[in-house]
Amino acid sequence: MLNLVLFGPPGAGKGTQSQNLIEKFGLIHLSTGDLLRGEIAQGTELGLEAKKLMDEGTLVPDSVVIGMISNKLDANKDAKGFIFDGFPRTVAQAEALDELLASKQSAISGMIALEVNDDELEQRLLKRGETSGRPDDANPEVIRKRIKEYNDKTAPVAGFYKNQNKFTSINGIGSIEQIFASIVSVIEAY
Ligand code: B4P
Repeated sequence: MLNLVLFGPPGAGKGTQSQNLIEKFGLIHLSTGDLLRGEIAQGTELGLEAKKLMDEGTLVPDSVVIGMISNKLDANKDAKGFIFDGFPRTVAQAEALDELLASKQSAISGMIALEVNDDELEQRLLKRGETSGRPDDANPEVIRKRIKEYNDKTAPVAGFYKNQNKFTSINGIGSIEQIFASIVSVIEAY
């Protein structure tokens, strides 16, 4: 089973690269950002709670996202593998993911981190904000808050996978095709 964590700051290209990877490797795409936006679109209680936090650039509580991922793993028992996009975003989420996979006799194959500097991230997200309708992309202050949340709470997750010898970092600046080729060569070496 191939279980990949695609990692990086907001706007690094995790969602963009996931779309290409699911086609090539036949994996199930689990994006906690997309799952949360789905809850918001359906107007669920969980969605209402998440919307306030997401609109201000703050992470949603661990228990909420861990519960969503657990449900999706249960619903896809026959999957060839998963791409985790935007999850885990805290060390507590990474620990919970290891436990969930172990209970299914599985494990993370590796984490691939996309390295992109803050100026480029801000430009990409503001550009997407012109058309995406995402409130968290439209405002430079919220974008900076998301990058700060990443540095404070999410960056330490890299250390969690480094300790397991499962961490690879690649340059996330360049054409989408070039970056995709770099990711594929890492996966093929697993
Ligand atoms: P996410 O939806 O995960 O969003 P993201 O970090 O903005 O996305 P990504 O890195 O996937 O960027 P993309 O490819 O789209 O999270 C949103 C919010 O949800 C969080 O702030 C948080 O509140 C909440 N949340 C989600 N998961 C959570 C969790 N596990 N725990 C707690 N809270 C959670 O790329 C961005 C833009 O760049 C696109 O417009 C794209 O076209 C462009 N781009 C991509 N690659 C490029 C390239 N090579 N060159 C130029 N542009 C490029």
